[in-house]
This record gives sequence, structure tokens and C-alpha cells, in this order.
Amino acid sequence: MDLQQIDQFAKSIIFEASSRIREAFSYNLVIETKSNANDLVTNIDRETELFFIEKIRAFDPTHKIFREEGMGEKVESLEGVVWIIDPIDGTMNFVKQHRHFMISIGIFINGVGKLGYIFDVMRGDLFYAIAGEGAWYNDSPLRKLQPVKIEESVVGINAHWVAPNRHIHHEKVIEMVRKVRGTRSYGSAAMEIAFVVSGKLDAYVSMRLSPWDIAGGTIIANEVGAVATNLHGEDFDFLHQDTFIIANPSIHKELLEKYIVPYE
Ligand code: 2AM
Ligand code: CA
Ligand code: CA
Ligand code: CA
Repeated sequence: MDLQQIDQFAKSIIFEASSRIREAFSYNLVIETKSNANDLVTNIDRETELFFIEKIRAFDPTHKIFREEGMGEKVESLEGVVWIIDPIDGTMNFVKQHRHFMISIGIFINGVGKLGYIFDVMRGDLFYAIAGEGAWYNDSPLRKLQPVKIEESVVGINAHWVAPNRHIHHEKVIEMVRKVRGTRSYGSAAMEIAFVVSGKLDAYVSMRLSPWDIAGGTIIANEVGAVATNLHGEDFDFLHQDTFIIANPSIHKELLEKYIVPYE
């Protein structure tokens, strides 16, 4: 299996898909809701995903594809070559004509993350990694993350988790908000992960993400030393939804022990 060849192909279809999305950005949106009123999908999410499927099948029909808008179609294992794709991460931003949305792709070979991509569609910026070879932001190598103290860190977290909720001890989250230098919420998990791996954020936390939200990002994380786990400190389960934290290695443990504490 030639990783360089798959990498070149993946980049080419990401660039092509993104130019199609940019063309559609300001018109042609058909918006539907899924599991609830805030869970949106557009015709462009679906069309972009179908574009990827068509291209990947033509490239190599043995590759499996695990994707967000797959209508219940499931990948039961990560054996072989598996693409995990989120065609638009940040659909609500996309619908609101807000430029924070990403294409997110992770490619696994026999369960091991090998190639990761997060593409900022409107800015044309690519964060990517080849396992064992490094990670890049466009043409510049991403450096290993440098240690940071909690009180100097900036954390990506949704305001939901600062209010009483049934997932985590919100009073501890309030303590964290007071302790850290700042918090941010961009509305695209892949974008927040891209910011953590490039040192623009020091951590990002979410109560419920799916494999396609984080697949590309965790492969990039491995190359820069960012630590990605669920909120129990275990490996994220790539076949299901799970809680998620990605952080600078110097604060990951402290965040989980003191501030981001799930009820069970
Ligand atoms: P999406 O835009 O691909 O749906 C929004 O805070 C972030 O959480 C986005 O990255 C969004 O991905 C993701 N997300 C995951 N599950 C979601 C859900 N059920 N409803 C809304 N956003 C969800
Ligand atoms: Ca979605
Ligand atoms: Ca997503
Ligand atoms: Ca999506």
C-alpha cells in the first residue's frame, strides 16, 4: 500500500470538493433537520459526500468508506483501508453563511490512523499528517506542542457545558473557565482540533462526537504530541459516538482530573 499515492489522491479530491462547496456557499442550499432542530444537513453536505464516494470507488473499490450522511450504512470494523469522512464539519456555520467549516478525513489501514486531513474550505488552508512522517499546515511543518500551564491556556468549549447539564459537573467547568486565560467556541469540532494541533488552542472538549468529527484530527494529533481521548481518559471508540477531549500533553491529565469530570 503506497501511502504517498493515497495522500496525493486524497489532497486532490479534497481540493476539488472544496471548490465545489465554495461555489455553492451562497446559493442552492436545501436545509433539513435530522435528530433534532439543531442537527442540520444540506444538499451540499450530501452532494460532497457522494462526490468523495464516487472518486474513492474509482480510485480503489476495495477501500471502505465511513461517513456522516451515510443513512445508516455502517462500517463494522477498521480492517483494510477505511476512509472516515465528514464532508462539511460545521454545517450550522455553513447554513448561517459563516466561514468556519471544514472537510475532515481520516484514513485508517487495519485499524491504524495513517493519513489525516482537515481542510478549511473558505480560507483554503490544509492541516494534514502522514503517520510517522509528520504534520503540516499548508507547506509548513507543524512543531511538537510546547508545554503550557493551565492558567496560560485557551480552551475550546461550548457554553452548554458551563450551565447545569446532565453530562459533566458544570461547577468544575466554571472553575476551569475562571482559571484559564480564555475560552472559545468555533462551532466546528474539526476546526477546533486543527487549532489544538497547531497550538492556537490548548484544548478542546465535547460531550458527544462521532468518528468522522475527529478521525482526521486525531491522526494529526499523534504527530505533534497532542493527546486525544474520551473524557474517561480512554481511547476514543472509532466505531461509535463518544465524549472527546484533545489537549496539549502538559494539561490533558489535569483537565480530566480537576475540571472536565463526567457524571459517570
Ligand atoms: P457537523 O457540523 O458535521 O454536524 C458543532 O458544535 C460541532 O459538533 C460540529 O463539529 C458538528 O458537526 C458536531 N456535532 C456532532 N454531533 C452533532 C449533533 N448531533 N448536532 C449538531 N452538531 C453535532
Ligand atoms: Ca451533522
Ligand atoms: Ca461533524
Ligand atoms: Ca458534517
